[in-house]
Amino acid sequence: AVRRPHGTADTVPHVDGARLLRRIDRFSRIGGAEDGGVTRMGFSEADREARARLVSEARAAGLETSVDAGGNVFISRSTVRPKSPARPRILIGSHLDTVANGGRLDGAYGVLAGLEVLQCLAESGTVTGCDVVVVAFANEEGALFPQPFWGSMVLAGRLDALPSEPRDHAGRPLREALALAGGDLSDLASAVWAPDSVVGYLELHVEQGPVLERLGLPIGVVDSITGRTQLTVEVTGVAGHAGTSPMEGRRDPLVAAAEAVLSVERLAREDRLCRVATVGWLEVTANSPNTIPGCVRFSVDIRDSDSAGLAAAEQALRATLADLAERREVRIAIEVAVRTDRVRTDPRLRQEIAAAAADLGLACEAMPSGAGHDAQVVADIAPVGMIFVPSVDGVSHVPAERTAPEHLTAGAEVLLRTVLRL
Ligand code: HGY
Ligand code: MN
Ligand code: MN
Ligand code: MN
Repeated sequence: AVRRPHGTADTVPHVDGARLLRRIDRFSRIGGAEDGGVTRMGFSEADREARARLVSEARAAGLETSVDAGGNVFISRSTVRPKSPARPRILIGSHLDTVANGGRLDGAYGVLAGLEVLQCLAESGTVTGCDVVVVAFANEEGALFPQPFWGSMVLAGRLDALPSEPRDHAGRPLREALALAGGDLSDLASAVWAPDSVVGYLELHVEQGPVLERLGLPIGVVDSITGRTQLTVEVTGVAGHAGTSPMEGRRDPLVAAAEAVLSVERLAREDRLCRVATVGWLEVTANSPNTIPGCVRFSVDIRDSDSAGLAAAEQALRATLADLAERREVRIAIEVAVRTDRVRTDPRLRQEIAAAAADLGLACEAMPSGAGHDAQVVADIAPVGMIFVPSVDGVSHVPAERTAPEHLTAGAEVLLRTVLRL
């Protein structure tokens, strides 16, 4: 038997699983490729299309929508004012943007499940203890504009950590892309939410790893989210002709970068300064077979639960790069894209998620997240809770990313129950 949630309607509403799955399918075609991969990088045309679709589907469901200066999309029932609430408020959501050639679920699942929860509450006329606001955070991945967690950082008021005139790797200004998405770079302060202005933030997400599948569990309750430092490194050397420039005296930035990539791997694999270390993006200029490159840029992504470990890894890498620059006579510039510490989720929200799962007869277990999430940034201003569902074969950020339909529905049901308990 299903227990009645605290102080609400007479009957407990259920999400419409089929509607949720249909929406996930529809959104996967925005920026979707033949192989099932989705490329919907933050503030790209495909991303704008997905945002517009979200707004139109929410409005068709009788819900209100708005966009803040940071480009975050909000959905609420018509009686609710997202920015200046009259009652306690719960924020639920995730992001619609993806990495290049990523999966259909990373991000979109949490947003669409949030919409489903809100639509279900509205349709059933359920009176909730708190106002529920759904958010689609802008540019969580930082795939095109290298400012991951852009939208949640704006909402949480980390404006000092953002560049004043962000640009993508091709030098295009975020200011213009943001305006096209309904935001306003000159007015970010208006998008900041005060600390404790929400009772809690809930994010439902696919696990993106193998743990739940191995344990045979439908639900994970996230207890902590990994710390992470992401850098953009630019190596400048001297370009030249591949056939006429003697090997002696070359200042080849790609060879220097190759050494740098190996030293990034060493940080985690051999020196164990951090849990994982990855170079996932590299850009060679001119990128021509018979030209010595003049400039190489690449990303560094290092993660660990221990901030001291992360700092030590970054320091070690900086020392190695300085040495490399001297030895190979190249110039190396390092920019910080993001630096976030490990964040713990809120014990009470963890408890409520576990209780919601128990209400539904779903087994769950506490687990850490090795992926980053907007929740870790929102944690600056509110208690956060995260619900995971299993990923088939534990893969994500690839076209093969999948979750069983029954797990997708179960996750949304747990999200709804958790909201009703608050
Ligand atoms: O990179 C991450 O962990 C996340 O998917 N943004
Ligand atoms: Mn991701
Ligand atoms: Mn994500
Ligand atoms: Mn020639």
